[in-house]
Amino acid sequence: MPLLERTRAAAHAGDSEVADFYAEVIAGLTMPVKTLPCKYFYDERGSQLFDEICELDEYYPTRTEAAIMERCAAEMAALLGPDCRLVEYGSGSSTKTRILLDSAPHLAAYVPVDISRVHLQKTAEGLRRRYPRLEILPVCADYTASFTLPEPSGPVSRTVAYFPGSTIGNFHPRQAQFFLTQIAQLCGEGGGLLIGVDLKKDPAVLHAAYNDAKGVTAAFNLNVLDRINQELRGAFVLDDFAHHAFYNEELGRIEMHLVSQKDQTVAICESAVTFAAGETIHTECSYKYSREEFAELARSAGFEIQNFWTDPNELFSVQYLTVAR
Ligand code: AVJ
Repeated sequence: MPLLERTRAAAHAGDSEVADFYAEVIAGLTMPVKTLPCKYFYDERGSQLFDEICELDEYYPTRTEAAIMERCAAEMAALLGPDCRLVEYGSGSSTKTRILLDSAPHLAAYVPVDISRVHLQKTAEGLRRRYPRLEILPVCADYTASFTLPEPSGPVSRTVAYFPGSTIGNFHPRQAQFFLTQIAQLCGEGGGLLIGVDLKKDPAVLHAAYNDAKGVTAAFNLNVLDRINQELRGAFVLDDFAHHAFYNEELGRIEMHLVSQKDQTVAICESAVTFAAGETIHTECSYKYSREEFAELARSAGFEIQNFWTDPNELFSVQYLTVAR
């Protein structure tokens, strides 16, 4: 069966993942400035490459955030208080969560929310083994859409969202504002948000973090083309595209692109996309915030900043926001 029919059939069967992927790829690559949504980086290979990125000398965010969590987890857990329903957005591999959970024995429940059912089941199983007394209520959902919060068996004092990893940096500021507003609504009065936010810093440090010497970030970026080849019968030649990442000072963001190395037309399923030499596909934005900029964003979404933790070099921050009343 041709892919398009197969994807339509799949969509009918309720499994619209391939159909969505195809639609978003074609939509992105037919825009005047070609783009691909960065969420598609994370297939199995992409997630593996991202884990490798997190270990790189140049990539400071992961280890810096983990160090902040290690140092301040007890203080954070005290702010959550007893009978808190902790909702993690995009629970992936729950390394940083464990640091928090180790210090927070009195939660009403831990609610990991993830779009990947496989990831979610694995995370839940691992955590149930490690925290046998903790109620774990996984929700399989796209956390940027609305979803229903599960009710723990016991009383709930407040709902706190946890959004680590500076994933908020992948949202354009107006999307970030909308997304944070949704979180504030979900958590409601008395609720809060514990969030990892990457900070503005020396552009040379940023540049190195997204242009590592081993080329892992380049492989991670290019992998999205390979995914299109595999899942959508694309015909990208990876050698004909180059990784390009730079800090856009004016917009306060790292941009990742894939630059076409020649004039070429690439088939994707029943479609074809034409590239001029030097034309780019914009694959990711990673916004960096000053402390003041993020406080302003949080306020505009109905939050107040309660706590701000950072590392000695002020590379990264973890912040606790409460819903303004
Ligand atoms: C997962 C969004 C935090 O923006 O630094 C790493 C993804 N991209 N290297 C980031 C990423 C290139 C990462 N986040």
